[in-house]
Amino acid sequence: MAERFYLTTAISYPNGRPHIGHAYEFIATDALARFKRLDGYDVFFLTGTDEHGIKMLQSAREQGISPAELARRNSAEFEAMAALLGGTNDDFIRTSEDRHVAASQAIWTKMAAAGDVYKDAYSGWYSVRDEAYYGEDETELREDGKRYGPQGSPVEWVAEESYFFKLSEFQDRLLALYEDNPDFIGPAERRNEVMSFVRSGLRDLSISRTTFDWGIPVPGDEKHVMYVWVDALTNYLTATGFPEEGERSAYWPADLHVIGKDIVRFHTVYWPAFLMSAGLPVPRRVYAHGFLFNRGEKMSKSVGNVIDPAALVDVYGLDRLRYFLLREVPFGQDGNYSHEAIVNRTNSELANDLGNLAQRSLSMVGKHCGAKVPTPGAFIEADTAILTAANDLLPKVRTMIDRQELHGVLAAIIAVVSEANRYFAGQEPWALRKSDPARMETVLFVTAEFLRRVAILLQPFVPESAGKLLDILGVGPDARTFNELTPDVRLAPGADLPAPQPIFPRFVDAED
Ligand code: ME8
Repeated sequence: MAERFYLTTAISYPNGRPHIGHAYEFIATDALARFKRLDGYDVFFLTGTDEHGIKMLQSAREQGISPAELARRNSAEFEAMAALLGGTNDDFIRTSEDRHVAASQAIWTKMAAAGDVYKDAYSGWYSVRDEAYYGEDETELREDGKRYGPQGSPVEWVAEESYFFKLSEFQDRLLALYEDNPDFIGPAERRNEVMSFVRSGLRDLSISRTTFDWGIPVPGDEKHVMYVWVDALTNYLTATGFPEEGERSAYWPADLHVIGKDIVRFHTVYWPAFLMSAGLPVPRRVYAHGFLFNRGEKMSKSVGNVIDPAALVDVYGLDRLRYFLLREVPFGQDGNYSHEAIVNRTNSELANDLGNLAQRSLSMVGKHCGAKVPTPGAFIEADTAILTAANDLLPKVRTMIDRQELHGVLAAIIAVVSEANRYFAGQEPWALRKSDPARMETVLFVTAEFLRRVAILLQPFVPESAGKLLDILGVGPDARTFNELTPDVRLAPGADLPAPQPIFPRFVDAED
């Protein structure tokens, strides 16, 4: 039976419409999910919306609607974004769903039964934008007389009765988790930050509120609603059917949570501590990507300057956007995007390197090989070298995928495509047409077979264009997994090919 692989995005706050940061995280996770599926895994890919908390309540008040209505409207936008981005998520969870209320109350009950929950009075600093409690030492008083948290968002003083989680008692178990599982947190700088945060000592965590009711009621004490992060993190369990045993239970523990760098503490400190308390296995890996900036300008719903992902798809097309986002910015680091960067990157690599190679070779196949897969003669060293370079890609990129080095995967593939362009130019098949037509067929066969291998590998990243390239290579829908990349699988000489069509056209500015 296929090995399972469960991966998730963070669930977004639907207090506004989706922005490019959400699209970025979703596209990256979708590419990982597609890669794993093609590589033979039984994948479960989850995304969704995080609908409770004060941030949602405040946004709803500002708009004069109920938080449930705000969540419903914007959650639909997030679901539409997932579809627009070619998302292959297997489920879309909303934390206002009944199944999630049941799961959150079940994990709470388990933590309470373990003796890790107690009632006390809370007073301290809270950031609504981050939905986070901060110690006074993590905040700063600025010249405007207001206090701000470590991520630059304003904090307010909160004092009320609250349930607490005994986080302070999990310090040793958490440090042991990080030490015994060096891959639990990636990239390395995030792991180091978390370890020094936990080493410096943990305070118990306030996990309920009484001053509003937009949340999941605490079992047995309905005056309290759960702190939004207790319920939010539990979404990953909810989708596996928790607390019931069912078909999806076997996906837990999750193999990978893909999140942004601003929410690492919640996923690598609070979440494993909640799970340990509840006696449940912890996820295998949490990977934090960086932030995307519009030419250095931070975008978020709370700050404004939001760029609509749908508009970007409209202008550039989905595959250009997917390719650019995953190729341009090393995953894990912050990065910029701009119109020029998108156009330059996709024109030079997709249109010039890959598109031209496909266009030039396959139009020759169409004209001079009777629109059939060419019949090769004996290979010379250059032929074997370029096919070997393509064969060597899978083991190489597989390792990078397991470290979420998406940019590295695309860099490795495009480097081999450049090599193939040099091969094609060096062999001059257009000159061979008269001087040595048999050799021309060999060069065209090698190039077509090379393109088949590269197109199969590119499917997770540019699904539509890679699919089209496979169509014109005559590769059927059931011959597109990584099983078809073993050295013995090849295009069948003499097989009929459909008419070639351009796969990666250049992007031309409307005003040009
Ligand atoms: O944090 N660039 O929701 P959210 C890259 N509900 N990534 C970005 C980004 C940007 N400019 N802006 C946001 C939440 N993100 C919680 C998560 S999970 C149990 C609960 C990322 O809507 C951000 O880092 O503020 C996070 O991973 C995701 O988008 C959702 O952010």
